[in-house]
Amino acid sequence: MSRRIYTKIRVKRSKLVDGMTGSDILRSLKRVVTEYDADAAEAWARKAVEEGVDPIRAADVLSEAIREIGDGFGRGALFIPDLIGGAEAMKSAMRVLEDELKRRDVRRENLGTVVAGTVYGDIHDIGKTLVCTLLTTAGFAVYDLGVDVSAEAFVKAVERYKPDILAMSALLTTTAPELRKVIEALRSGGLRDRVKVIVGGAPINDRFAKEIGADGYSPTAVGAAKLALWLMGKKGAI
Ligand code: B12
Repeated sequence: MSRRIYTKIRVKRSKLVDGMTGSDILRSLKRVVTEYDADAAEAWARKAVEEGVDPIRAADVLSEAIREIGDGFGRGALFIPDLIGGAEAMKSAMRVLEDELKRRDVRRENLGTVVAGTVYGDIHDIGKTLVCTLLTTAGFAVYDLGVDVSAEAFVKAVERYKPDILAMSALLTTTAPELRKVIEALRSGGLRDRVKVIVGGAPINDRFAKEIGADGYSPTAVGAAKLALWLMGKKGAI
């Protein structure tokens, strides 16, 4: 069943057409992600960059596409290969957009240091990587620890890099409690007061962030960068 849906929506790669508007390009970018076409997604992302489309807007459109796939999975209409196909397409487009964001915006001034990662048991990395890119472009030095990062590894990284901010991502309701575990581990290691902790990911909300003792939460990567700037007492444009 899953294979049937998967192959059915894997349609022919779309052609890039001259004279398209930014909205046409974004529509095509979204469509090819929902068709799991990684090559076309990369090509449309390049086209978007060439035509001067805002890379953050393009990233939002990609997020809409992957969210639709996630919703289909949640309803039982789509399956793991669909999540993987969508994620691969999204990642190949994101690489182009992230390069463009870095090229456009890197600030020379170092506003502070951030350690970031996705919590233990969780391998979702698309949102976390986007957060890292936007923090970099906002002017932070970012140490990205990757995915499936244990509480011990977060604590060690805080000891080693002495960051101003620890940014953690959790995408599963089963891994969200890891965020609390890391904050508690920082507390028992006497490190909690030395670092601001920000959290995010699909199952996280403001209330949960407050409850576990985080310093901030945002539902978006742009919001994460704004939050980090605010925590550092900087206004900064993003
Ligand atoms: C792609 C995807 C996958 C891919 C991940 C590929 C990769 N390299 O990341 C794969 C196929 C591997 C996968 C696996 C699984 N997945 Co999955 N996945 C998704 C999906 C469709 C999209 C996630 C994504 O990339 N979104 C796009 C990015 C840009 O958004 P984001 O991550 O939310 O990040 C944004 C914000 O949250 C925020 N943010 C993120 N991090 C941070 C950090 C900070 C500090 C701040 C401030 C903000 C912030 O900024 C980002 C940009 O705006 C979601 C659906 C969804 N609605 O989230 C399901 C989803 C998260 N997955 C789900 C599930 C169940 C699984 C599996 C358990 C499936 C299985 N049975 O094996 C496994 C778990 C594997 C594991 N141990 O981690 C469920 C979780 C349900 C739940 N309530 O727990 C979801 C919600 C799908 C669903 N509707 O059921 N998945």
